[in-house]
Order: sequence, then C-alpha cells, then structure tokens
Amino acid sequence: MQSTITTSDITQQFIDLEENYGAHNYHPLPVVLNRGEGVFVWDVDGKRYYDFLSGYSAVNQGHCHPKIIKALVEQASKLTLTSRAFHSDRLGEYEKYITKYFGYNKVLPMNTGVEAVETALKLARKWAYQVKGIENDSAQIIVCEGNFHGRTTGVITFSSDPSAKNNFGPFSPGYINIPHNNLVALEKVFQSKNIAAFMFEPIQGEAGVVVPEEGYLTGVRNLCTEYNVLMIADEIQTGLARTGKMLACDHENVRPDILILGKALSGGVLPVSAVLADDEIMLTIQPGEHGSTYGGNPLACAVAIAALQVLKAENMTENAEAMGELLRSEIKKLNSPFIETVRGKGLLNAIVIKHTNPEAAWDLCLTLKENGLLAKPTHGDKIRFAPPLVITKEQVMECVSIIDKSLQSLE
Ligand code: IF1
Repeated sequence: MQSTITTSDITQQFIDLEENYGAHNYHPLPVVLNRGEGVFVWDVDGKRYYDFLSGYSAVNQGHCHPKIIKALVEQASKLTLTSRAFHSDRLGEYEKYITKYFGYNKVLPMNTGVEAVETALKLARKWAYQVKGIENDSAQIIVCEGNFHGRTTGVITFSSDPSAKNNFGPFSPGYINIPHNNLVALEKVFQSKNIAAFMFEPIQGEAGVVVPEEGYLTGVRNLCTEYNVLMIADEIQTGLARTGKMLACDHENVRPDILILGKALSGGVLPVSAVLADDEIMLTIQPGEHGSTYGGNPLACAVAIAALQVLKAENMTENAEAMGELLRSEIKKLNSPFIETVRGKGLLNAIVIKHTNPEAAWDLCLTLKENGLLAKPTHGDKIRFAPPLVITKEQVMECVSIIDKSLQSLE
C-alpha cells in the first residue's frame, strides 16, 4: 500500500533545498521540523508529532530541556572553546562530576560517538602493548556481527553491513568478528594471546534492537577477566537511562573496563562524547598522543553536567523502565497480524513487521507520520520505537492508539 502522502508547498520547498544543495547520504521521511519540546516536535506547517526516534537516542531528556538549554545559553555567553592548549574552569569540574557519576578514575572527552569509539580502540591497543605485553602491531580487537559503532573508515572496517562498507576500502587489519550473544564463540577467540579487547553494544541498536539473553553480559565480563581482555561497552545508544537502567550493563551489574558514552550525554544539544576508564588504561596515553579541537570544550562540559543532572533529578531511568514495559505490553495486546515481534528494554524498542510488501515498514512510518507519530525503519522490516524518556503514561497510551490506527491501514 503506497500511502497517499501529500507534502505542503513549504515542506516541499525545504526538501528541495536539501535535494539540490545537500549530499544524498540519507533518505528522510518527508517531514520538515522546526521546533521541539519534550516528547514533541512540530513541522513547518505547525503540525505536532510524537518523536519516537529521539534523535537516535540523543534526546533522552526530551527536546530542548529547559535546564540543559539554560546551561548552554549561560556558558555560550561566557566561553565556548579554549582548545586543550590551555585549561578552562569547566573541564576539571566536569571530569570530576562524570567520573564520580559512573565510578571510573578518569574520562577522555571527545565530541561525536565514533570519535569516542576510535579513542577507546586506541586506548585498548596502547594498553595491549604497554600493559598486557602483546607484540607490537599484533593486537586484535573482537567485535560482533551486526555491530554499529559509527562511520569512520577505521570503524566501518569491522562493520558487517555492506551498505556501511561497500567501496570505502581498503580497510585496516586487527579486528575479528564473532556472533553477538555467543559466549562459546567469544571464549574460543580468546584462546589467542594477542587479544586486546572485546568491544560490543550491550543491546544492538542499528541491528534492530537485538537484546542478548540473560547472563550474556555477566558471561562477557567473566571471560574478559579470565583472559585479561578489556571489556569495552559501547553505550552510546543504550546508555544514559535509555534501557531502564543508567547503563545497559547495569541490568546485570557488570562494569566494563572502558565505557563509551555519547548522544544523550548532551541531551541532543551539541555533540558530546566521552570514554571512561581507570588509570591503568587511561594513563597509557601521554600528552600529545591523542586529542581533538573541541574535545572537552567548556560549552560541552556545562551542557553535559546539566544533561546528566536531569537524568537523575527527573527519575528518567525509572520512567524509561516503566513506560517501556507499558509500551511493549500495550503493543502486544493489539495482536496485529503485521507485527512479528515487539522487543526491547526500557524505551529502546523495535517492532518487526511481517508483510508481503518489503516496503511495509516504510509505508507504516508514512502513515504513522500522518497520524502524528514519527518513527523510522531500520534494516527494512524493523521500526525503532524510542521516545524521549520523559514520556508519560497517558502519552504512551495515545501513541499506542496512533500505532493501532496506523496498523489498521496496512493492507
Ligand atoms: C547514522 C545507526 C543508531 C551508535 C553506537 C556509535 C555510534 C552510534 C551504538 C556513532 C551512532 C547513529 C548514527 C546515525 C544513525 C544512528 C544509528 F542507525 F546508525 F546505527 F542510533 F542506531 N555507537 N548511531 O548507535 O555515534 O558518531 O553518530 O555520534 O550514522 O545514520 P556518532
């Protein structure tokens, strides 16, 4: 079923500008947004939508959270960037705050998620050669099939997604892919003496919100400890209350050796990412060996403190847990013939569409849009349902009725 979608003239004008002057590296839904507040966004025609993507989990705190915006505006009018050639009065304060918040000795501040991932990989290699004693240039890092850790040429080296990788080669060596959620495969690959680290997403986001079995995180932790391999948790999407715990690793009380954060670390206000680790790992990088122009800038520090504060102050972790349970159970109650499964933890969820039409998930998202809810398919037949963590019970129920109404229109 091709939805009879019409776009207003003003919407089309903005879309045409992007078509004519922007790279075509995305295929967005035909909607042009110009305002966000909490769980809502508005388009240029003034139509309101529930945001069920949350900027790919960067807007956990809700769009334009007033306390985060206040921190942004105040700092922006004082000092935004010093570079790390000089100290600032915000960096040390932020470093102390975030390391106490997550229980690590040190933090290395970066900007985008993939930069933090690259930083974690460099730390793992430094540690491998300088602490574990692996022969130079021989370190191997284990990653999972179905992973998504960003889009630099270094990181897509180990992507298993052809669309992320095709014609971007040549790629760098030093990575081994194993199946996600498979401890036997992990222990097998750990028999080599050259393994520096295992990097994984506690729940695979891009793969379609793939939740590993209970006990997997504990098994990973135990194997990494036993074989002296660094456990690197990429919590860029699963962290910061998204899955109903502050970190997805908290579902099994497991502490990674390197923790990677991004996205909601700024509440969707500007790119802020971070790598946390203890001294044995973090201090393998000496002055001049790694950095970034904007890494740890005063503006990012001020915003990130506010973004972390509101997560706790407004009990967003607990709300994500409760509202996620409600959302999944209410969607299951719909008993739609077009929903194969509903899965997720907290407010990181996805439905898998069952339909003869390969475009059904896209068509459903177009209909959801018409009915006032924005969501996007991932990998064809899965639709991620990940609203801001401030969503209320009443709003969840309204969204379920929008989803129900939209499913009815699928033939
Ligand atoms: C796109 C996906 C989500 C991430 C994890 C690192 C990064 C991401 C677990 C890199 C980024 C974003 C990238 C964005 C869409 C979105 C995404 F579909 F691509 F995979 F969320 F699932 N680790 N994910 O999810 O962080 O450098 O982007 O700040 O590239 O289309 P970044």
